[in-house]
Amino acid sequence: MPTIQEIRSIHDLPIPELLFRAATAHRTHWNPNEIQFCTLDSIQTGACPEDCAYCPQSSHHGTGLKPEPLKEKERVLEGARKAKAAGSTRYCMGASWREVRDGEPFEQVLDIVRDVAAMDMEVCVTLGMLTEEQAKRLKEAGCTVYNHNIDSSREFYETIISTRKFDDRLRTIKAVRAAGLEVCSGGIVGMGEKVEDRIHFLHELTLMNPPPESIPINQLVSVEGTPLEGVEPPPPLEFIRMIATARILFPESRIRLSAGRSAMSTEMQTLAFFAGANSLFTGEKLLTTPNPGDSHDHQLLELLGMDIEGAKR
Ligand code: SAM
Ligand code: DTB
Ligand code: SF4
Repeated sequence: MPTIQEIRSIHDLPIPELLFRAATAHRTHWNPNEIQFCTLDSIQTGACPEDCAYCPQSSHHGTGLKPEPLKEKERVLEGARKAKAAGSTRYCMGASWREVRDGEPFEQVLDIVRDVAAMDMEVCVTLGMLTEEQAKRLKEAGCTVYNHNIDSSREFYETIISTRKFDDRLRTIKAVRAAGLEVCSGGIVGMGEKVEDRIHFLHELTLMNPPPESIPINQLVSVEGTPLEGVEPPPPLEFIRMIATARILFPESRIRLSAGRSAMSTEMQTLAFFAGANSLFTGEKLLTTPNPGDSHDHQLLELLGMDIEGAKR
């Protein structure tokens, strides 16, 4: 396991050396010219009891977001069909729940999972905290992956969320792993954290054995009405350093260029791909905020001469 100092020294390498090492690690396990397309669907939106400072869905912030109940299955399946037609191979469904509770809504989610899995797409869900038993039920329903981000360093985490602990996050991730689901866990850059927090965040991920199969690196989408309203994004190369360091530390994991792409230039996204990002979220919307959209992403890959992973030419 690398130490915190070792991670810091990778992160701080001169950019040409850092990018070369990251691109080299990328090539040992992946085709560097392909990107996995994933699509998000917020199947239940807003009115969340947690107080995550970055999140537009928290009921603690006045973001004006209209809460929406659990979506009807047919509407979700329609979204999944559209996503598949646009090249997505993974459908990621999110709910603004603090935790999974046994009962009717969870049964409905299991039913949705079964039908999306039957469409021959990888299914990922993110529903907040859950137990190993509940994770097993998701797996039996055909779910492949569970997303649960650690978001930042332990220290910084506890300044941005008061309604749960960093250890609660780790406990859920353990339950997901024990149930035999793949783990998707990453974080957010640009919440006002120090570089040191970013290093501690990556270090926490290295302590997971095995490490997450996918690691989303989000740039904060600063939303009006949240406590992080108006927080400016860090310099682009700081974000690229995070992608490259994650790629070097986790050569076999998917590194997902996640939220925040609407605020990134084409050149920045290109550099992220070169630094080892090999997955992204497509579609007009993330969960509640805008995303570049399918036609933008098809044009982007066309421009770069790259392919969608798993798409037939
Ligand atoms: N409620 C569940 C939970 O918190 O685990 C699942 C949904 S939650 C919206 C999923 C993840 O989205 C968060 O862990 C966070 O990393 C990311 N996220 C939320 N709001 C964001 C924002 N404004 N900018 C970037 N990422 C954000
Ligand atoms: C992740 O790391 N990013 C996605 C997904 N996992 C669930 C969510 C991003 C949300 C951005 C803010 C919004 O659209 O509400
Ligand atoms: Fe709720 Fe998840 Fe948003 Fe936190 S990140 S407020 S738990 S939806």
